[in-house]
Amino acid sequence: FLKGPKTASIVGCPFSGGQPKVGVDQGPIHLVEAGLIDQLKELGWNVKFDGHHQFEEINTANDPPIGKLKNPRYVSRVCQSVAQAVGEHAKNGELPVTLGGDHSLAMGTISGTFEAHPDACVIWVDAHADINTAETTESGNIHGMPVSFLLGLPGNDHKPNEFGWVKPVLRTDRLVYIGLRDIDSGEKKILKDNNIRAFSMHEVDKYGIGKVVEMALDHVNPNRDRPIHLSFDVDALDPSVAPSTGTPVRGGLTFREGHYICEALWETGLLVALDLMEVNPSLADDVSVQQTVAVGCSLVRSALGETLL
Ligand code: EXY
Ligand code: MN
Ligand code: MN
Ligand code: MN
Repeated sequence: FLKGPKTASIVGCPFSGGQPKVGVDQGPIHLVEAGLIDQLKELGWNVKFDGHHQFEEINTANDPPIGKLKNPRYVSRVCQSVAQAVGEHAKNGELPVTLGGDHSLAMGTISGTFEAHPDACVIWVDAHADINTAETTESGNIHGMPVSFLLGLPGNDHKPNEFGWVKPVLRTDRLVYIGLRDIDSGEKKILKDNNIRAFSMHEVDKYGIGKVVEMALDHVNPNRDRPIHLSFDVDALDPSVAPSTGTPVRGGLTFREGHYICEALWETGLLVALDLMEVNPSLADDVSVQQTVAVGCSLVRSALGETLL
């Protein structure tokens, strides 16, 4: 895949079960309505979009917490079906672009990517590490946990059986974070104990985004020969840039820093899957929503080859 596949498949996931705020399920609908598909076609992509994914409705009354985990059956089943959709597109040689929806979905997208690309690495761009285990989570919100499930971290022995389909496909040295600034104390310990490489906003300030992306790639992809899955949580951006999201944290990436990451990963020619998560159009005024949706579309375009010149 020298310059990446030529077909992008849009996997729209109107799903919010991994966290408590309504509205994030409308994210993919707004992104598509804003014209994302035509924008990608204009970049030369053949775009497959067969409508937003339909998920089996689970009455939350029939889905009581297991341990601390909220909506466990619902999240598990949705993510499993997303894994299947993404896996099929990827095995077809297409580049799946998954639009969330909350970030628990990455349990599905990354599982799907690894079905087609077992030697892939993951670049996780986020204000949060999303690496709580079933033991360390304080909120019980599964969008704060997908990475620990994918790594198969200890502490997930308490992970409900429902999640048995999530295989520990991800190695700690094939994962790198950019943009972190709001990490629970349990998560800090996990990152340290497992030697997981993370570039927080401190490192972005210190080295600049160009150097940070280079160091991140040197860590997970030293020979620049491994397929890359980019999981981009829009809350990695500063709230002044992307205000409509469920867990905004000040001090985030600028508009350009966010786009630079996408551009630089596109330039590697190794990008095989992209997630754009946590756009929540119900959490702000109309102007802020429009701004966030527009930024979301432009991040996707940058990752799929839009250049400034
Ligand atoms: N660490 C907190 C938790 O586990 O609840 C907050 C997680 C927010 C996750 C957002 C999606 O990135
Ligand atoms: Mn599909
Ligand atoms: Mn996240
Ligand atoms: Mn986040």
